[in-house]
Amino acid sequence: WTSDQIPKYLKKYWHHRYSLFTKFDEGIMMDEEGWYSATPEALATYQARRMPCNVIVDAFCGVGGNAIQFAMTCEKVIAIDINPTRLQCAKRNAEVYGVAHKIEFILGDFLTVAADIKADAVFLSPPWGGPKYLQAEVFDIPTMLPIDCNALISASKRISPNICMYMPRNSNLKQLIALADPGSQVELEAEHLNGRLKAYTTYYGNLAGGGEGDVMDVDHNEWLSIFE
Ligand code: MGP
Ligand code: SAH
Repeated sequence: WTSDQIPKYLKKYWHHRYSLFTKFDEGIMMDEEGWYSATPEALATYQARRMPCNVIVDAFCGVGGNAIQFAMTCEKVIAIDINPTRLQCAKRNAEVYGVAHKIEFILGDFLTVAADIKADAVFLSPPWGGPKYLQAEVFDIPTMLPIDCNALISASKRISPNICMYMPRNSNLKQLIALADPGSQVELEAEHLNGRLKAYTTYYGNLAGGGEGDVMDVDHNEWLSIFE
């Protein structure tokens, strides 16, 4: 990509290209959806440091923003995406960062592929329906997430109870918390970059409590009032 190849609505992402990938100029490959959905490198680095493990699944790897950072903190990454172009970009980008050998790339639908995988943790950065997700005051997960959220959590739990989910900053937070099993804990972390709220990350299973977010007991209803 060069600056004049970028459609107008993606220009702001071009301006932020080095916050998406600090090695952008070393051969990073992108496509349109990659531009607006890649996790900024500083956030992906933080998330990866929070969940070091043996095998991690990046269920929606996109152009590899998270998979690359997980490869730095985990022994092995299983990176899945349904889109062949973006999976190619992810492979190339992992080569740029020198970590492609630590990542197994799988082309497919996570909801199907999940049945055959076992791992220590699962990272979910599903599609949010494009940049228009911010047009709604509140992102209502059951109606606005392009993927069935309950199916997503069940498929993930078959792999591991330790799940991390990267979701819109206007998400209905109660819905994110309600995805946790009753009796368990969940941690909700606001992701800031340059002083601006970018997204919410929720940590389930053993991952809850390992960071700087608010930890809540899911069988304890007091947290509900926090978000009234
Ligand atoms: P953004 O919509 O570009 O908001 O998304 P931003 O940059 O805060 O816009 P501003 O004009 O208000 O400043 C912020 C971040 O959310 C992106 O960098 C991505 O990491 C993530 N993101 C955005 N979308 C549309 C998606 C998506 O569909 N899926 C995933 N997984 N992440 C997304
Ligand atoms: N975290 C990534 C961005 C993920 S964007 C990064 O930092 O680069 C969400 C991705 O989910 C898109 O690339 C899209 O192709 C993929 N996707 C959508 N539906 C999917 C499905 N059912 N299974 C696997 N991947 C899917």
